[in-house]
Amino acid sequence: MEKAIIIGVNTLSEDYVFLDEIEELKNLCLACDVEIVDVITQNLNYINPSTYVGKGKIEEIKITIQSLDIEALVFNDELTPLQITNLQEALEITIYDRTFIILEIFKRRAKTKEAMMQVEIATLKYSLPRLTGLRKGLSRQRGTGGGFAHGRGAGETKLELDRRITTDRITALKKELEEVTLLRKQQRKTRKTNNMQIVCLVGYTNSGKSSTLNALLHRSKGIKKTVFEKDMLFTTLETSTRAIQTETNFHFLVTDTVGFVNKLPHHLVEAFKSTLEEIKEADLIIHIVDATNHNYKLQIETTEQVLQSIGVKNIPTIYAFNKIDLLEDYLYIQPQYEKAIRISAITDKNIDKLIEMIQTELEHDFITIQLQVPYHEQKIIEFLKGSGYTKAIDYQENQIEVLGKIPKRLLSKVEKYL
Ligand SMILES: Nc1nc2c(ncn2[C@@H]2O[C@H](COP(=O)(O)OP(=O)(O)OP(=O)(O)O)[C@@H](O)[C@H]2O)c(=O)[nH]1
Ligand SMILES: [Mg+2]
Repeated sequence: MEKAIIIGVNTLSEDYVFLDEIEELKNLCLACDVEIVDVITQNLNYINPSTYVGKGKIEEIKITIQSLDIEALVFNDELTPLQITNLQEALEITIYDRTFIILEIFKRRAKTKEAMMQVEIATLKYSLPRLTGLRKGLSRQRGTGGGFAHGRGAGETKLELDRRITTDRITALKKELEEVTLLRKQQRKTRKTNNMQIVCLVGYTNSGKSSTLNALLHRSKGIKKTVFEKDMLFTTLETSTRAIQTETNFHFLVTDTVGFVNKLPHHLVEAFKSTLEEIKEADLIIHIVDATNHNYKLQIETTEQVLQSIGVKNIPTIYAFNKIDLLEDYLYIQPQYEKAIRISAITDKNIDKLIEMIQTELEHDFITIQLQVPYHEQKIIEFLKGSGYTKAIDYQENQIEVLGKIPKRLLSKVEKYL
């Protein structure tokens, strides 16, 4: 582990919000083997544009570095290239900022080629204007292993490349990524033409999105390939879509995707646009909230801000307050949202109700129909199963009688059997 201290400037009025932010940064650091041994904070009206903290604070930091034998500093905000260079000169130590730490976690978690490319683009874009400052920091790096600034994987070595090579690499990656994006678009189009309705799970990282998808899968008929869930920040970086079929044959697709965090680097949001694009086309959003986090309201706000920034709007949303098994007084979590539910993905509490809510939402333009289908036209039943769903099928002597539901707009397709 690399020994470091966090430097934070509090420009917010609320102390507890700031302290929670610092606490969160500690956890983010731990996730990439940086151990925080001290925190130095300063209250300022605005962040110092040339050195982040005030001039006097620099001296205090210098003394702490020496007395605690510190290897790196982690700043609670994204530093500008100028700030990095100045701080480097004044303090002669490895400088990280919040963005760098988040990028590093993403880099470590990325498994698919697409996610790896997205993270690399974001990292390169971040480092491009900071090449000099960062490189100076790297050359001062002590020890081996543990610290992530060492040549481990693709991203790190890029920091040593010059600007031209970096920009070339970004261009090449973007082009490659575009092809994957195209494929993804194609898949979405196919789903649309098949009238599959899509539900997207969104929320703060570690709130239980993947666990909720698994809980839904456990209650689904048919194939159940679960997704990976873990008590870790940014477990999921890639999008997974699964089909859910309820007891009553109602079916829909559920998509699990990357979680959000406070001050999510805009280069990351930008790079993950193609992944996040799926949310824009969802028929319904389930916003998973970790009800055990005393900051859940802020986490909801953060998530909604990111959604807004990627252009998600006017999609019906159900707020699912998760992990209530850990709360004795969970009923006090008073969701002031129009559509909200308290669940536990782990103990399965209210997952059945969540499914009912989803169905009610997705079904709002469905109508009940009763069809008499001749035996030689059975394909119409398949159509009904795909585009709507069947509740009862009765094979009679001359025909098949089907009770089911279908979206209003598709009524014309089955009209003659009504
Ligand atoms: N006690 C309890 N733990 C839960 C519940 N739901 C999820 N968890 C735990 O919370 C942790 C995070 O769950 P995930 O489902 O991986 O969370 P996520 O939102 O997908 O997280 P990221 O993919 O990292 O953004 C895991 O350790 C889960 O076991 C719940 O209802 N109760
Ligand atoms: Mg997940």
